[in-house]
Amino acid sequence: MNPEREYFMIKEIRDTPRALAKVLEEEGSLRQIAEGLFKSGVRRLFLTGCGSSYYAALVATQASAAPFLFQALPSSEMLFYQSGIAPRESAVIGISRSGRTAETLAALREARTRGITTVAITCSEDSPMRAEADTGIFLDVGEEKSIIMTKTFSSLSLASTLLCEEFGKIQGVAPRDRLRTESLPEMALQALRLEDDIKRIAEDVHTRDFFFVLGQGHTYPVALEGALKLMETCNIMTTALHILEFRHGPMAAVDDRVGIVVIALEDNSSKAVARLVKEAEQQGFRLFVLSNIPELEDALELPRDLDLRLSAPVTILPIQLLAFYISVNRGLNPDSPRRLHKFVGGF
Ligand code: F1P
Repeated sequence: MNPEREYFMIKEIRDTPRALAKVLEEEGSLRQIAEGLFKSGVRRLFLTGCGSSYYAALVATQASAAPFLFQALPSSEMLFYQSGIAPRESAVIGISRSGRTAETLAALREARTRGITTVAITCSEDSPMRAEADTGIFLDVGEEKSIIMTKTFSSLSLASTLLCEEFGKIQGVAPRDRLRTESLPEMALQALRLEDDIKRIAEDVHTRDFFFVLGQGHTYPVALEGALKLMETCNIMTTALHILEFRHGPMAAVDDRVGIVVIALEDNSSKAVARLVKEAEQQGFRLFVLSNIPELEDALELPRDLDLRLSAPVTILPIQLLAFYISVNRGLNPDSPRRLHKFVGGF
């Protein structure tokens, strides 16, 4: 093990602010895609992907908070259970770093055969998904050399959120206040400044056998993605839960081999979350809390004036860093986890 070696994963995490700025340059193109869909009669978007790309879809639908307009589904669910999706008035948005994942390609092909418009959002310029979809966008954020998705997860989340936002605006359902996109790369830089603290925490917790990652509302898809990072890079069994669900059974499973990560943003759940964290601490649980809720004064501090709808590409950064440093502390290679490949083909 050599923790000082520069792995691709850590470089790619640190490259996120630049990647987000690149995606923001595509706002106009995403608006055009949304307008084109609406003009052709589309009224509902189904967002689909696998693994981290599915969680990017969830980030976008959670941010948009309009379940009648947007739904996120894993590509396998989309493929095998899409018969209820109405052709012509629906579009299927395929999200994929590689544009080559078997289920996502198959779901888009099946949708097209049924007369449903398809859109590809990908980080690969020459992918079959982009060539086969009716329309789409290539996010030129630089090749990700690690098998693990980090800056591409954030980029795909942001692009999908912007697409939903534009589509929602056309339909008159987007919230009135505009997204505060201009401060996003700076917010990501702020979150990255937690790296040294997280490195120390990782040294402390790297021998844990199991993790809970708790999030809710805008941080729930982030909890799912964070749990995936810990499983992929650290080989640690991890489960993501809605924060208050932790009280309804799972806390019985906690002992000193278990690590608990909480990601909580200031919103209308803040008081309930702060109470849960304090109660858990009184029970003797040691929590790793990432938050900008003022009552949680011991938390690793997330940026204060974070736009909730754009928060996922920022709040995921400390968990990606945690997964990276736990992985190297366990003597693993985070760039190349056992059994994993950049994408999964055939089934
Ligand atoms: C999706 C994905 C990754 C996962 C693994 C296999 O790929 O499931 O999220 O980490 O490496 O592929 P893609 O469709 O976004 O290229």
